[in-house]
Amino acid sequence: MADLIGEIQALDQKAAAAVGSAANAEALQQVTQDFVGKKGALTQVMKQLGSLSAEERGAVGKAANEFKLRFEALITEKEQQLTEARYATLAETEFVDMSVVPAEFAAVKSGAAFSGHIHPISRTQKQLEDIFTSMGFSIVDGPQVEDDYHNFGALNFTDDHPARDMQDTFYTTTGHLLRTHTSTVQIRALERMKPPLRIIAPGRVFRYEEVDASHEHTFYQMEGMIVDRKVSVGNLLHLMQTLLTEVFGREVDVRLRPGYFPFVEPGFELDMKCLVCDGKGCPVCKHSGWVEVLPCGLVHPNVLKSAGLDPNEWQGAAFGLGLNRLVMMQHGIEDIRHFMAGKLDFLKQF
Ligand code: FA5
Repeated sequence: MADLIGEIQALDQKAAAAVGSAANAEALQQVTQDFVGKKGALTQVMKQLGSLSAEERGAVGKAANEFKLRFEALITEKEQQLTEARYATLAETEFVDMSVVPAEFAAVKSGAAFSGHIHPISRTQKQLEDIFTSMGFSIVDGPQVEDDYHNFGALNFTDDHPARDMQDTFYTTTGHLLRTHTSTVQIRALERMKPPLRIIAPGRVFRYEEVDASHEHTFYQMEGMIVDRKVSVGNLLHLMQTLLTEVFGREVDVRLRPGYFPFVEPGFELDMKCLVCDGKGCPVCKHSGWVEVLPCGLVHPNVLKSAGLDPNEWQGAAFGLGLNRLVMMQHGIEDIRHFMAGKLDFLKQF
C-alpha cells in the first residue's frame, strides 16, 4: 500500500513538470489525458488496488483524490496563464491590415492598383451635406423602421387618405412599417428641436414598388426643412436653385408644376430636364424629357399644429430630394437598378 501511495505522490512532480511545459491549450489537454485520463498514470496506479484490503484501498483512494484536486488546481492556473499570454500577443498575431490590396484586385485598370472607394450615392450625399451645412443647416436622422404616426398620421395623411396608396410599403407583424420617405424626420425634428430651425435628413427609404429604370424598392432621399417666422415660396425656390446649381456646377433646366402632398400647401414638383437623354426621351424620364427629383412646398399648418406650433407665428418650407435620381442626372446613369446590383464594373466608373 505504501508503495502505491508513494507512486501517487511521485506523480505530483511529474505533473508539475508536464503542466509547466505545456505551450498551449491542446498540449494541456494531452497532459490531462496522460495523468487523469482513462489510460493515464493515475488509472494505471489504481488498477493495482485489487490486491489490497478494504482499509488499504480507502487510504490509496484518498491519496488519489487529493492528487486529482492538486492536479486540477495546477491545470486551472496554467489555463489562466495561457489565456493571458494569448491576449497579450493577440494584437500582433491577429493583426489585419485593411489597407492591403489583395493580389486579385491589384493591376485592374491598365496595371493601376484598384481598391474600394465611396459609393456614388454616398459621395453626392456628402456633397449636399457640405452645401447645406455651409448654409446653417444641421444634419438629423431618424429610424428606418417607423410607426404609422410619423410616416403618415403626423404628416396629415388621414387614415383613409388616398395619398397613402401612392406610398405603399412593407409592414412588420408588430404594425410598424419601413418608412416610405424621409419626411418622417420632419416630424421627429419638430418633436425635439425648437424653431427657428434648418435641417436636412438624408437616408434610406422603402416602397412596395414596381421596379423599372427609374423606380427602386429601396432608395435614398434627402429631406430638407426650414421653420422660421417668415418663410415664403420665394425662399423655397431660391434654396432649390442654389442646391442644383451647386451640385451641377452650372444652371440646369428645371420646370415647376403644382404637386400634391398632404403635408405641404402649396406643393410643387420640381423636375429636371433629363440629362441621360438631354431631354429627347428615354426610359429614365419615361420618354417625357423630364425627371421628378425635387418635390417641395410650404409646410401645411396642420403639421405645424400637430407639433404644437402656432401656424400664425411659424411658417415652414420643405423638400424631399430623390437622391438616386439626382446622381443618375449627375453621371448620366441609364438605370437606377445599377446602384444596388453590386457590380464592380459599374462602381469602378466613379
Ligand atoms: C415624397 O416622398 C415626399 N416625401 C417629398 C416631399 C418632401 C414633398 C417635402 C414635399 C415636401 P415622392 O413620392 O414624389 O415624394 O418622392 C420624392 C422623390 O423621391 C421623387 O421625386 C423621386 O426623385 C424619388 N423617388 C420616389 N419614388 C422612387 C422610387 N421608387 N425609386 C427611386 N426614386 C424614387
